[in-house]
Amino acid sequence: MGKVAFALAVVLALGAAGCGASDPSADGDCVDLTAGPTARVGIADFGYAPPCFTVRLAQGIALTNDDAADHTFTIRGTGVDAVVEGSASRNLDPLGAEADPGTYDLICRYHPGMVGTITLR
Ligand SMILES: [Cu+2]
Repeated sequence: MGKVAFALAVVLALGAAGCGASDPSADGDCVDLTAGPTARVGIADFGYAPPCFTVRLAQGIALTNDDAADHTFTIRGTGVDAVVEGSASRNLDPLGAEADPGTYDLICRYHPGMVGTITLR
């Protein structure tokens, strides 16, 4: 096998491995927002942006809703349930008092199809 063919084979193999990770809850597909004192999370087009992310319990969360509709930032199984009004921003205090480390469903109580995944650590 020539060098070029070998390099191509490696690229194809890596590409195939990447496509195998289709589980949206897998770490590789989630965004690490743990840097800094505040994690910034957007809401747009009836979805969380990013849809899957990790924050620290000691961080505040700055929410910005670009939709005209109201949404909630609700972490299932915890006491975290914040309404974010349409076209508005809201800052949440660090979640340490309301949740334990783990991976949770992030849902909007108003829109059943609006779901994400949040990992707290
Ligand atoms: Cu919503």
